[in-house]
Amino acid sequence: MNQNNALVIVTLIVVATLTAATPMSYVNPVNAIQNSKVMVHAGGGNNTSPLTAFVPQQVQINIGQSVTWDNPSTVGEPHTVTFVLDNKTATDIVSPFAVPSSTQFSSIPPGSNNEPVKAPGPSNVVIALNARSYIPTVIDSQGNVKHLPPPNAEYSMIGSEKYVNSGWLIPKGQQFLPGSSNAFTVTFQKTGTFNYFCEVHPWMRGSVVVK
Ligand SMILES: [Cu+2]
Repeated sequence: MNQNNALVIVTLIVVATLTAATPMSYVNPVNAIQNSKVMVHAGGGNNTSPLTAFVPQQVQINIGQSVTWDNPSTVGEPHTVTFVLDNKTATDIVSPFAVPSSTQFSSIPPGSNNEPVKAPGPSNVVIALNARSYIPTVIDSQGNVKHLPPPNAEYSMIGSEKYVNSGWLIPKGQQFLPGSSNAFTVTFQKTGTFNYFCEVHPWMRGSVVVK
């Protein structure tokens, strides 16, 4: 082996080592202060081992930066990213409504295999899917309710909101319901620690620390 060949081989080994040690796509969200796009996974895993957690559970960003959540799972399991900044806005994925006891319900399409859940009470109580959980929703400091245009809503959070919710995030390719999303992006305009959870799996919790 002559000297030139040896030099080429050594150079290739060094390049290969550096490439393996620092893959171009790797971003550590916790340390991604200089990176404007921070990703968090809502759920994950597969149909033998589904994961109901936010990964990573905590991210730290600078004011004015954005965090995007997605649902990378291959299981058709929905998740939400829900900030309850005023405890009075805590809610659930189901929504009980009182209706006159004379109300007749007919399934759509007629004859299909479904019926409303009815709970006993002074009038009929029908339990429906809660649109403020299912659809991206913001309740501002004045109590005004605004649905963000789905899918994959983006929101700039000033920090005085009572409630900020992603709507249901469903894995890509499994967005079987109209208007359902796979991602949610929030730009944070105030410093502080913003805790959030999943309304479908209330043990799924995460936080965004804004410096
Ligand atoms: Cu969840």
